[in-house]
Amino acid sequence: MARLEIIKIGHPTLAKKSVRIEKIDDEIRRLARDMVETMHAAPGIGLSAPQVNVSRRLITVDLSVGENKDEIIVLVNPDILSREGKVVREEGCLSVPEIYEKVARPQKVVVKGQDLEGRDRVLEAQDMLARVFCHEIDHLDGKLFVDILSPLKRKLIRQKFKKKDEADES
Ligand code: K1U
Ligand code: ZN
Repeated sequence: MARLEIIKIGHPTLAKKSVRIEKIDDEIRRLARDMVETMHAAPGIGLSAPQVNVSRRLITVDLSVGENKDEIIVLVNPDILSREGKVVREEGCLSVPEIYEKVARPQKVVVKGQDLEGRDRVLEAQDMLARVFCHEIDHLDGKLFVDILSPLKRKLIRQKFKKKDEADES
């Protein structure tokens, strides 16, 4: 297993729509294992392949942050089938470090995808789990949580990271 680098806001891969996975092979299974290790080490409760600079539709989720193996969810080509309700709550993103903002998300979602053996999975998720699924699936569509904030907040956050990148380069 390997820990992968998590890319940050401003990197072009985070703004791209990721490509569907047509064949679940050993390369995809290894990527999933490495993403789980990377998510736990961060630490985080979710991770998407584009955050490790791989433009493929793969996500990992673990609300237990490594405490309970049974809670690890890996989904290939996840899609949201339905959304219900609305909850506003603070959320963060490993690609936008140290920024936490209130975001409205559905209270309940039904998500479909495949597991690493290619079996179809349909999952019902509520509250935090529903939030993390929405956040990770947004990543697959090239969308960060800052993109659903007000235009002013979005601009200020993007400017802050642009300045940081410029300072790191000099
Ligand atoms: O995709 C990511 O950037 C990971 C992100 C997932 C997420 C968090 C909160 C709401 C929606 C989606 C994170 O995991 S940020 C870190 C975090 O929230 C956390 C870390 C350790 C323990 C508990 C939470
Ligand atoms: Zn994120």
